[in-house]
Amino acid sequence: MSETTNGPTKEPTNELGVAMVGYAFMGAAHSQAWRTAPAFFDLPRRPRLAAICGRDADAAGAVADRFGWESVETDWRRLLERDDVDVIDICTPGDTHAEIAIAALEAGKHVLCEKPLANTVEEAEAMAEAAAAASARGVRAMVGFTYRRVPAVSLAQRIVASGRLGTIRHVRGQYLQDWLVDEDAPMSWRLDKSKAGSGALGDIGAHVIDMAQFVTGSAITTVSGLMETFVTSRPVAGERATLGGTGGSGERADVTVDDAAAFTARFDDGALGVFEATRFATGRKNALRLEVNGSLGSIAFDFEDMNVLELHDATLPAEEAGFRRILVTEADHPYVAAWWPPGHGLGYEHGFTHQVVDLVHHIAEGTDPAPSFADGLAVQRVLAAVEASSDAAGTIQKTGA
Ligand code: SOE
Repeated sequence: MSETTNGPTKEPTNELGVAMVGYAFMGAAHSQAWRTAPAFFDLPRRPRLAAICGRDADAAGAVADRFGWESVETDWRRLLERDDVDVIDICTPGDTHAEIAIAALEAGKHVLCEKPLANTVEEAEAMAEAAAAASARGVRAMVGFTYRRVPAVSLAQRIVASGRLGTIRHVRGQYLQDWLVDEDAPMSWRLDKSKAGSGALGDIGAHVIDMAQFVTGSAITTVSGLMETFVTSRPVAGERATLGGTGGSGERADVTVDDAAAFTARFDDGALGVFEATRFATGRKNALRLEVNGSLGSIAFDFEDMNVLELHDATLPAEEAGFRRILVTEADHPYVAAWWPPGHGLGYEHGFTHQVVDLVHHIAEGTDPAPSFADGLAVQRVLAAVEASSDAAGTIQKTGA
């Protein structure tokens, strides 16, 4: 059923027509989520993979064949005209998020947009405004901070919200990868500011900022940080220079984003934060870590051991003190009941499936999903404040929270 500003345009069906813009790494993660969600979860509407959109029709067609997308479009604007499309799933680089999301919302299409929400605060503000207006018309918008939906992270949020940790004093967040340590790793859109908006800070720092604000329920109000670009030029993709510079054409392009960011933060509840985001943490592959220290205890999470949450209960007798490993695979844990028996564990892709499950429920129930575009804007403000601080040699910057 397609909603337009004038309401349903055809007899309502249980199907939810989905169109995805983009088809690379995130396209694959989202495709598996749309296919898998109805198989493991009882959904009020059944997603139908109506269309995949990409400028390269052959490449998009190959992904359509692999994942079962029914049709291929090469212009995303066509998707907004189709009555069989109810949801636009944006899996493109950040420089296209605002234009596509705002047009889709105004056309009455629900929107799921990859993170970070946008490349600038101004774009994110316009998107959040469009989402608020669309919500009044029953059109929903969600931003893709999928790590909130890792069961151990959802459990961490529940534990903090219950008051079990007492007054929160410290939030310690890291997102450590090492895929750019090789100085001859080729150029990509993620290293081009005009496409990505920023480097490690926006790509992976956005995740740890959202996770910290989600788990603690508090907002970052001021930051002081530094950013660095360690390798300032790289071989043009496909022209990888061999050691010593021979082989390939040797053509190189400038890296115009940060390779790493480090910043301190103050939260609105008075807690202090220390954060890192880097693609140069040699040996760390996808180490998204969060530790929260409170007056009554602590939690600690590391995505590289993603089915475990560590909990320290400071109210226990001293001889029992220490971090306890909770294996977050019980049916009572968030999302787990739909999957496997205790101990069988989940993976990276499950957060994407849980994201789809929650979005479909919100669309059917007529409620706004989280993280909202307003949540995405809040992260964008922190990203911008860290950049401003780094540009000003680490001076303290307000985020606007
Ligand atoms: C970066 O390498 C990246 O692919 C991010 O863009 C994703 O958001 C994250 O889930 C995994 O790492």
